[in-house]
Amino acid sequence: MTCRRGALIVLEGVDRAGKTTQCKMLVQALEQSGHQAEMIRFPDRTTKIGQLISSYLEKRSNLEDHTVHLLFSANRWELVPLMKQKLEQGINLVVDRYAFSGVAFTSAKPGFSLDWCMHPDVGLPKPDLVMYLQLSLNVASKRGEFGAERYETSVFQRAVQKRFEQLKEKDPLVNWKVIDAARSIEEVHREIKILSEKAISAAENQPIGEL
Ligand code: DGP
Ligand code: NA
Ligand code: NA
Repeated sequence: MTCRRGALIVLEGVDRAGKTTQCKMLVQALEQSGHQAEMIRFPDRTTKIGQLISSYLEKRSNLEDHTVHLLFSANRWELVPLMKQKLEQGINLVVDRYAFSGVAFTSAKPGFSLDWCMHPDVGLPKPDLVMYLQLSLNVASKRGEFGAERYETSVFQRAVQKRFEQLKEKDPLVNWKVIDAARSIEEVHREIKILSEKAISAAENQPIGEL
């Protein structure tokens, strides 16, 4: 029996870019057009490691910066067996943040190079498509106040955005598409759906890659 594998589709971007909304809409749309699709979000706060991360983000605990970086990466690695299993079953995975958030958020802190930050995620399943929802921080701030979690300040988000911009130049082997997230939810959704359908067809005959 041959079963075409699912595609690994990742949405990235700064806070307020609409990733979570778009992930949910994409899963629905893919299902409606006859694909199997499931959403995953990182950090996955439900695991033991995820609870440490959640407590750190909510400022209920402090963790050393390298340590927390490795925990975020470990939180992705712990889901790899399940992700691979689903992809091999033909389920398309729509992922809200992945290793690129890992690199962008830690390397926005002083003293962290992109290279150091990328290391722990080397070998993770490689996305068939990364859509970077690009949004200026002026527009992002009009979408409402930042929350109270760690990292949710305009100064830090600006640094994160710079790192995302550097990151998309860094790895030419990643299928990276920039999406203008300042448009309406429906317009953004339409573009994301078209790109995803293409990635799903292209992934069918390819083995799952590695970052
Ligand atoms: P979210 O649940 O999508 O709002 O993500 C929680 C916060 O954690 C958000 O500010 C982005 C940040 N984040 C996501 N992934 C990583 C990561 O791998 N490393 C670091 N340092 N921060 C991350
Ligand atoms: Na957040
Ligand atoms: Na989100």
